[in-house]
Amino acid sequence: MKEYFISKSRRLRSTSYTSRIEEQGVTAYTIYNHMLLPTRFGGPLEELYHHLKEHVQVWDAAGQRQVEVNGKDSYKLVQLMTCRDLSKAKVGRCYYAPIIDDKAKLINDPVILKLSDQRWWISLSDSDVELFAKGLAIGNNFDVNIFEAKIDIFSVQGPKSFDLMAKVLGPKIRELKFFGFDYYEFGGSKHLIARSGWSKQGGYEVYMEHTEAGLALYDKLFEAGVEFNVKPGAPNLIERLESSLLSYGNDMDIGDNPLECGFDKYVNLESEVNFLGKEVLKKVKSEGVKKKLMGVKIDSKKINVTGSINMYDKNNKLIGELRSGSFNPMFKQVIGIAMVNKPYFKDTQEFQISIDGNNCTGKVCDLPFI
Ligand code: THG
Repeated sequence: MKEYFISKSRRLRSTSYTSRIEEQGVTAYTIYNHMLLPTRFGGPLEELYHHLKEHVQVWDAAGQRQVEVNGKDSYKLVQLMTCRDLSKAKVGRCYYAPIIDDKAKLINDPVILKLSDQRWWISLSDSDVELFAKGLAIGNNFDVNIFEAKIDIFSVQGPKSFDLMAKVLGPKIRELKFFGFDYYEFGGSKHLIARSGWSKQGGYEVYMEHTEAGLALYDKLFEAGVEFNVKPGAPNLIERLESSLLSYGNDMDIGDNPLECGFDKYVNLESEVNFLGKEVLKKVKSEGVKKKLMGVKIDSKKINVTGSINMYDKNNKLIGELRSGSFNPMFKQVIGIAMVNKPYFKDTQEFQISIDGNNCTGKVCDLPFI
C-alpha cells in the first residue's frame, strides 16, 4: 500500500514529547483529538509488538486529552453523560465509562478519573467531548467549569514497566492497584500516575503537567531503562486487537450503542442515577441488540483496514462489516473486530470477505480472543 505524509500544522497539535520522539526515530503518526499520535518507530509493527510483550516501552499518549469538569454540579454533569453508575465513585480511581447521547449512541469511551468530589478528568478517546459537555452544561444551567487540562500523558507499558517505574520512583508504586491512581515524587514535584494503559501487557500512565520535572521523568525512564531494554513505542494495533481493547472511531462510533459494543458491564440501568439515553437503553436491553461487536479470524496473512469491509455468508447475504484487523503472529492469521448483524451471532459463523481484491474465508468468534 502506498503511504502518504501528514502535513503538520498548528491545528494538528504537537505534544510535549514531539521533538523527543522525532529524535528517537518515530516513523508514522495518526491524528487523535486533533493531535499527533505516534503509531510506529523504525521497522515493521510486528517487531514493536514482540518488544512490547517482552520488555517495556514509553509512549507519547498525549492525544488522550483530559476534559476537566469541576465545580458544584460537576458530578451531575459527568453522570448525565455516562451510562456507568458513578454515584459511588472514589477519589483515586479510574473508571472506563461509555459516554452516550439522548439516543444512547456512543459519543466516546473514556477513562474517567475522580480527582476530588468536585473535580473530574475525562480521559478521551477520539471525539470532541468538550463541546458536548459545554452544550449540556449551558442547556441545564449547571454550575461547572469545563476545559481541556494542560496534561500530556505518557504511558509506560510492558511486563518490565513495574521494575522500571520502581527503580525510578521507588517501590511504593508496585502497590498501586489496576485502575487506581496516586501521586509520586520526582524532581521536586508530585506526579499523578495511574496503573492503566492501552495494552494488556501491564503498566502505568503518567498524567504529565507541562513541567520541567515531568519532562525530566520522561527522559529519566530512558536513561534508567537501558537494563530493561526500554524503547520508545506507541499503541500497537496487533497487541490491542489480540487483547480486545476497542478503538473509538474504528471498532465503534456514534452509530452504535454501548450494548452493541459489549459494554454491558458498564451499563447500569437498575440504579436511580440520571443519564442521557437511559430509557432507550432499557428498551434495547429488553428487546435485545440487532447487531454486535464480535471477533473474526480470517484465512489471510495480511490486511490493511482503512474503511468498513462487508462480510457475506455462503448465500451472499450480508452478515456484517469488518472494522479493524491485522495479521497476528500468535494466531498466524488475520484477526479483527467486526459489527455482526443478527442472526449471525454464532461463534464459528463462516463468512467470505474480499481483501485487496482477493476472496478470503473467515470465522466469527466471541470476544475476547484470549
Ligand atoms: N488511558 C487513558 N485514557 C484513554 C485510554 C487509555 N482514553 C482513550 C482510550 N484509551 C479509551 N479506551 C480504553 C479502552 C480500554 C481500556 C481503557 C481505555 C481498559 N480496559 C480494561 C479492559 O478492557 O480490561 C478494563 C477497564 C475496566 O475494567 O474498568 O483498560 O488507555 N488514560
